[in-house]
Amino acid sequence: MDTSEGLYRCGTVVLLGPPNAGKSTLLNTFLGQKLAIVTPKPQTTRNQITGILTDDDSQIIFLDTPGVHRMRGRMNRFLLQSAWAGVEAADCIVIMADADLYSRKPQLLARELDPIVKGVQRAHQPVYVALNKIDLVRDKAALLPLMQVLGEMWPEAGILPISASKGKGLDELLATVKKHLPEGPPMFPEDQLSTVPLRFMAAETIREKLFMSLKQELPYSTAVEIEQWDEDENGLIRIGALIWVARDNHKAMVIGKGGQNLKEIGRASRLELKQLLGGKVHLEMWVKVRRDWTEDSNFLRTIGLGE
Ligand SMILES: Nc1nc2c(ncn2[C@@H]2O[C@H](COP(=O)(O)OP(=O)(O)OP(=O)(O)O)[C@@H](O)[C@H]2O)c(=O)[nH]1
Ligand SMILES: [Mg+2]
Repeated sequence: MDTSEGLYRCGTVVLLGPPNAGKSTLLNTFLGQKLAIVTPKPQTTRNQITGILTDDDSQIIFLDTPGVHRMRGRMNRFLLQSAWAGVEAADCIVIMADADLYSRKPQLLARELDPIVKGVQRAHQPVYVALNKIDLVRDKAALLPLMQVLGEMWPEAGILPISASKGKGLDELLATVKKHLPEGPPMFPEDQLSTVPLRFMAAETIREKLFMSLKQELPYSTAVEIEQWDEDENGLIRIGALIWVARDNHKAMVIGKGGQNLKEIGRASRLELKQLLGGKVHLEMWVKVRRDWTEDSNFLRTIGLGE
């Protein structure tokens, strides 16, 4: 703690933005650990995920949120609610935007960011735009028109070019957001990295492998629920997980020919769960059909996607 000035800051920074912008990647890079799952597919994150970054002069509680999009349906409504609830809880707002995507397809910029600009317009907190993935933008001059358009859309927002995966521009981003945190003591012990329960992280790990193994729109209508979690006297953790799909034919797609796909999901999940839980893991998975579950409020609630 910085006792020389007696000034310690503690507060919440929300990471908001369209799907696939790199919000979860940024959270993981800041924390030096994988707290949130990351995939190249949109709508990977479904819940608010905290990452607590503690150093000598501040404790920043980052809030990773589901991507803001225009899709309809019950589950989407919950995802959006959970993204906007993050804004209410924050002292500072960081909007993530994919600089590579928008430099190639400038017409998408306004379309994807408009709902977010409108959403934060009345927010009282300071807003920054983190133009992410600059490592993919070969001609850095291509960033200038983007910054110009953003500056017009959002005159009051500061713009910071970053690369979440390569760690570029992150010191500047940290220093900038820190200035906006209220003075106060840390809210969490310094060795606590998140408030997310291990069980949830285990389910997410499996969901990530599942997402990666599926094509097209299918990931969106799959979910993972941990049904069993026991630890025996030798420290072996037995996990039973249900993979939910929304249609009968999806079940066969998840399982794959001769069970190959599910086997591969299990192999990759086990490997990572061992690291996450620091011990031996026995993982069993079942694939179950619940027709159109993404529209079923009761079911959404039971798997943690509803209030
Ligand atoms: N090259 C490059 N890729 C990145 C960077 N940041 C994120 N990515 C990639 O972008 C994809 C999406 O990243 P996520 O962190 O899952 O994005 P998100 O904003 O959390 O997405 P949702 O949870 O779906 O809203 C992944 O394939 C990441 O590896 C970056 O700085 N550079
Ligand atoms: Mg995410």
